[in-house]
Amino acid sequence: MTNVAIIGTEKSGRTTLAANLGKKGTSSDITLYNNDKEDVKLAFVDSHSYPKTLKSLVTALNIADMAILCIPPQGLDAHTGECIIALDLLGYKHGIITLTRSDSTHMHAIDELKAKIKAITAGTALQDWECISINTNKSAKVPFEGVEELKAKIHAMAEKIAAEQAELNSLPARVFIDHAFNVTGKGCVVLGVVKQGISRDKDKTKIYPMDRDIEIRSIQSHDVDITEAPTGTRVGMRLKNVQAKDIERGFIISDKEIVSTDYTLECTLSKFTRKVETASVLHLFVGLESEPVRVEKILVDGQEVKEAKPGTTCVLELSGNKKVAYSKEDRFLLANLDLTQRFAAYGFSK
Ligand SMILES: Nc1nc2c(ncn2[C@@H]2O[C@H](COP(=O)(O)OP(=O)(O)OP(=O)(O)O)[C@@H](O)[C@H]2O)c(=O)[nH]1
Ligand SMILES: [Mg+2]
Repeated sequence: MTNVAIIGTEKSGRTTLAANLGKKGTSSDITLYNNDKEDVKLAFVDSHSYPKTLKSLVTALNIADMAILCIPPQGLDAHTGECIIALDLLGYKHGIITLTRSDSTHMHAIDELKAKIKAITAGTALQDWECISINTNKSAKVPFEGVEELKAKIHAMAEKIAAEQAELNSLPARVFIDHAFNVTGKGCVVLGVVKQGISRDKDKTKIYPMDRDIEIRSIQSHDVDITEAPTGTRVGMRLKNVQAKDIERGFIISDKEIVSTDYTLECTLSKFTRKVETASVLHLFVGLESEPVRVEKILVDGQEVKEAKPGTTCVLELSGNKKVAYSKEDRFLLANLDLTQRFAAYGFSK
């Protein structure tokens, strides 16, 4: 099963495209659209609250294994740039760029836009992503131009992703929770995605950062009961020994996670940010969690410094207020919400 994030600037055609590719499901600051009609089951995540919130964008990307970046004919605005920077800082492997609303532009302009995209994505994680022109307008001269081609490309990519996911099945199970609620007569239900390993019905495991013993009562995928959920599966789970009101987005079902309020991260700053200074406040993202943190200390080559410059590497010591669960291999993103281009850095726990 492949989860696909649909991202882009305002009015880039994200929601129309998502609605075209799947059936609307859960909605909060992201909306899920499911397609279980074909062999390869797909879930599309519309990051509809972006650009207002970065959380919507980062959540969609961290739920998904593949991204569709929608770029409208108006082209490369600040938010399109910010999305490209987010994908690059995440080292996002799989994705497709769609030039949306092709019926409201012309070939010459599309070619020009493609050339510009090629130039600005050179050297980033997106440099080899295919760029296809589409529309989702049934009254267009060429209605739904490119949509079948896009679906074929998604399926081809989903096969590659399935092979990668299969390799992760031997790892300990980790489920990232994105929604939690109470269902009368059923108790605590969470929605999320199996990020690695195989999660099984009746597993006795834990929920983090609570560090509490729980049991998985039952698992559903696409509304069908299943006994085991391999890596990549979008699941609904009933949990025993925990209440929905105590669960937040980003909680992890797993046997073991690191839990902390403070972090020491080996960071690489984006070239497209300002300097990072001690005592400043950044926004931290890891998995599906996010929270503000204060920069306590900056180390460059082991020496304490007052600031770190764009495009450089450093160690950041950060302090936050709430407990966050993560693992050593999880990639952190840091953002400065006061800037126009908000993403500042990525890093890994030292
Ligand atoms: N002509 C044409 N209009 C489109 C196409 N796709 C979307 N639109 C229109 O463009 C507008 C924006 O599309 P949405 O799908 O809402 O785009 P979005 O990125 O979700 O927009 P926001 O969430 O509001 O930022 C809507 O009025 C759509 O009807 C297309 O392929 N062709
Ligand atoms: Mg929308």
